[in-house]
Amino acid sequence: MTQPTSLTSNKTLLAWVDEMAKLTKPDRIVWCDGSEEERKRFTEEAVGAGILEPLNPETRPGCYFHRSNSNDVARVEHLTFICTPEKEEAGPTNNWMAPADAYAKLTPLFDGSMTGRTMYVVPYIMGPAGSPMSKVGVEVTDSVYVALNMRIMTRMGKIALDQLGDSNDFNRGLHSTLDCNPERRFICHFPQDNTIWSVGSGYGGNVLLGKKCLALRIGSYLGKKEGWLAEHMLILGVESPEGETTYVAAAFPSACGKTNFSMMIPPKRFKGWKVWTVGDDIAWMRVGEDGRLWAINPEAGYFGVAPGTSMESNANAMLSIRSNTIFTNVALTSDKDVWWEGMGTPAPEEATDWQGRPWKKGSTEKAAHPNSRFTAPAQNNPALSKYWDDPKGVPISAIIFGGRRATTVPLVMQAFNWVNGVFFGATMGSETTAAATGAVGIVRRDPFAMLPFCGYNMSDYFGHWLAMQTKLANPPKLFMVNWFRKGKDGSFLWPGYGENMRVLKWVIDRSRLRVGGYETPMGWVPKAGDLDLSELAISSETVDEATSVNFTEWKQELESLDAFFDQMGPRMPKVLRLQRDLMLARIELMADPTVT
Ligand code: OXD
Ligand code: MN
Repeated sequence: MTQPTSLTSNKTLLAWVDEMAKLTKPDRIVWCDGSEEERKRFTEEAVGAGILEPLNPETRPGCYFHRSNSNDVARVEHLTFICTPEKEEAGPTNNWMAPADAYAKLTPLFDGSMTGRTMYVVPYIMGPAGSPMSKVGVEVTDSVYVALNMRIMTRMGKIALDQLGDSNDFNRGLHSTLDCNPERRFICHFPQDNTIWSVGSGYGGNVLLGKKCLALRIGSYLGKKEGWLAEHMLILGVESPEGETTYVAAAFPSACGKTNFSMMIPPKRFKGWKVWTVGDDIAWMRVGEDGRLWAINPEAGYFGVAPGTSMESNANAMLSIRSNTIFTNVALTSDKDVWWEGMGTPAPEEATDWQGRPWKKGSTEKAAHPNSRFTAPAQNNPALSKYWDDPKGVPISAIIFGGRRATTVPLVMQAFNWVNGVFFGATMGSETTAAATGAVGIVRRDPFAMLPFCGYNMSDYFGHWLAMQTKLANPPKLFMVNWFRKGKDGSFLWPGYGENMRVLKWVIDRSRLRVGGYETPMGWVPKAGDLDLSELAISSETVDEATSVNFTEWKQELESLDAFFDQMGPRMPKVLRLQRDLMLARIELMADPTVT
């Protein structure tokens, strides 16, 4: 089959697309140029096929609604594989298949999978055009929904082919939706081949291959090989009234409020302060010539969770989704607007739920799927940093690791040093509330919020983080936060959202060596008066509880890490175990200073 395109003469790319077309046998091939004319054409095609539904042009100009197959609404970790020659390379936390086995298993699924359909060739850049930190990918897909979403989430089209030129250095992504049968659904990553094969799903996290698959799983592998970091982190800049801006990256597990934090509006008390969003989900970070860590956001849009997003929780996200946004699996109102639980507006009397069924206010069923999403262009964000597209990136002064812990972990703590900070990242986690079995408070570790996204052996990933220290003449300061600690009555101790600015201010001042702290065996915490609490509507006792370090709880926490470290296998860096032992010994020393 010939490749009818004037967009590229890259022989490797043309040959690869040809090979994919021979396998999938589409009726036609469309090379995406990323133009406005193309967006209109694809949109009309998708509307005609019932894949997209236009929303009210008065209230949601340029916005569309998509309903996915109801069995295909989230990432599928049990069907996601890292396909390396050796099982040990994928490590203890990933599903593994040998590359030859994975290709052999998926080839028959792709064979003829695009017959009667169009193959869209989607060239894209992860990262700003022209940045030495960016990477080019090409995704061939039979989904116009994917092509339209990739257009929002990445720099897509001719711009990517121009950046690629004649190089063979591009990620090869193959996606086919098939019939969305979970029995025939696989998301396979081949790090050594810089290749991703995704089949049987239409859900964003499984099929927008630039995002989790390239920017995190393959990206983390490339980062280890090439000496940089691909992280599940937001990036924000905090500007003071005097005009000083400090950049911070932060890792939180999925659905722990990264998008909200990255778009935060400081409370009234912080008049004149501004938070600028660089990215809300992924950070690629390299050592600059100045020995600092510089970060880019590889994405160009937000694929955010809709439920819970309101003017109160995230006004900038609500403003970002007013136009040119694709909504997936939310509820539809009769005037062709969208609605979801926690939107902050009264529930409509009647709506169509995410499965297309009539829904009535007061129904016990959710109108929107809990993982319903918006795909919105970054340029829509009123708080978008002016450096979000800067090929150099932004210099990172602090990195925050955040879990979701009801107990033990204080509101904020600063690591004494790099190893201490890597320990924070490696051991972060969330507590489950498995009320049915009574197993409340089981901690599920999610190292660096990368458990589902690290494309190689997690112990080697810890080692890579540790080794980065030697390259950083001016390393960022490392912190741990916990917005989710609960009091004895089970209610949250800290109000969160915009009030997190108070914690962010301490983080920034610590990074710039200009505020106090108190030394605990695990790290520095703010001492009384260090956190700005003026005009905060909670008592100082509650704040004390949120920031406290309880040695009994910490002893238990540290002892429980043995099992986790054992799970990480023989390549687990010794220094992290020693870090744990040191913390335990320090706790004993504090309890009984005669212990030495
Ligand atoms: C996401 C996730 O969609 O982390 O960002 O699952
Ligand atoms: Mn994420």
